Amino acid sequence: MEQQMKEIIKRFALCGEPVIWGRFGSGHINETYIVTCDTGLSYVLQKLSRAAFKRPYELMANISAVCAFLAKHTQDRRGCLHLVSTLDGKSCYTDAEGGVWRMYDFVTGSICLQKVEHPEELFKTAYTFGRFQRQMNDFPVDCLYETIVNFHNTPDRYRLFHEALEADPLGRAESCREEIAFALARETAAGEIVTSLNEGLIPLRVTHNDTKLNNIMLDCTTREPLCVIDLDTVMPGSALYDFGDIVRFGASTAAEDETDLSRVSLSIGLYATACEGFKKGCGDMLTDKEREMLPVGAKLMTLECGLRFLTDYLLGDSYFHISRPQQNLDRCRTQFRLVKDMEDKWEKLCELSKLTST
Ligand code: GN1
Ligand code: MG
Repeated sequence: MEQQMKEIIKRFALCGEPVIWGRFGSGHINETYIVTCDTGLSYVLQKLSRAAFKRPYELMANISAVCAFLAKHTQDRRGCLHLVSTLDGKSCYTDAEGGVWRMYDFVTGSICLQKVEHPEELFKTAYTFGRFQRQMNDFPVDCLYETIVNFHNTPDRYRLFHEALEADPLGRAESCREEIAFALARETAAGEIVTSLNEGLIPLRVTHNDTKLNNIMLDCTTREPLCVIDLDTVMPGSALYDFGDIVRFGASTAAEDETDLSRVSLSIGLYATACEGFKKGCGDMLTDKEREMLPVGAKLMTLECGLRFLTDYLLGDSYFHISRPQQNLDRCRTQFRLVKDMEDKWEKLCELSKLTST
């Protein structure tokens, strides 16, 4: 393994000799490593998940284009990701087994957060994702491949859920009847964003689609946001997807896989903070309809994520990495608890979405 890793690392145009490397980060999809060279410079090496990304070269074409675009519009080198090319000038390396690897410069002096420690951090995170969307407003949507087809198409996620439920290959459905019923009870309302996009009520934009708190790098001393990371799912989408996922992860009072559900709720204060930060980052780009639908984004992204965890649990945890049995079921339960809490606080969420300043 060590020798194999060394072989892979040496395919990239590094500054110096790699001296130390190891697993890094907390993503659920790709394999991520940090590599440090004798020059003191560090790099982030990732093996793309083939379960998630069926067309890795299209994905890398997207990322190369997005990184180049952002670099042109960013003064600070730490303001966007920089790919490290392979020795033969490509954006990724394919190993003998067909595994696809890519590398970025490590953003110097940066950290990412797993949980909001101060509301100000959520404000800045939401602002930075909003700003990302504003920056990408001038990027030609047609130039992007759809790296995961129907990624945030919630009705299509239901279709896959029904398939999994019917197949129930491990006989797990019996142990999650309550969660299945919760999901089914909300199916008819799950198409609101997709329908609004199709009917032209809200615009199609270039969106990030995975706006977890830990997909923003902050300066480790000042805690100021530096850049957006995890560009694998930058695709045409809705602003509501990005806002919704910020709330799903950042405005929850507990971790995504918390097992004590009494600790899971939606913080109204953090919801308001996310709204303000996101709207400020987007500037005057959001339409009235998008603003009105922000709570729908929060609810549907959380419902969809819970449904995806449940589907993966039924299918034997082949998509989201787990570190303990039932982790995907636990993740599903926290998401559904959050959905329920959003439903209970719905009027307040609608009021806040309209009231907060821009
Ligand atoms: C995955 O890669 P990571 O862990 O940041 C997933 C997101 C989910 C998230 C749930 C490509 O994100 O869609 O919201 O887990 N990414 C992909 O934590 O499926
Ligand atoms: Mg991700």
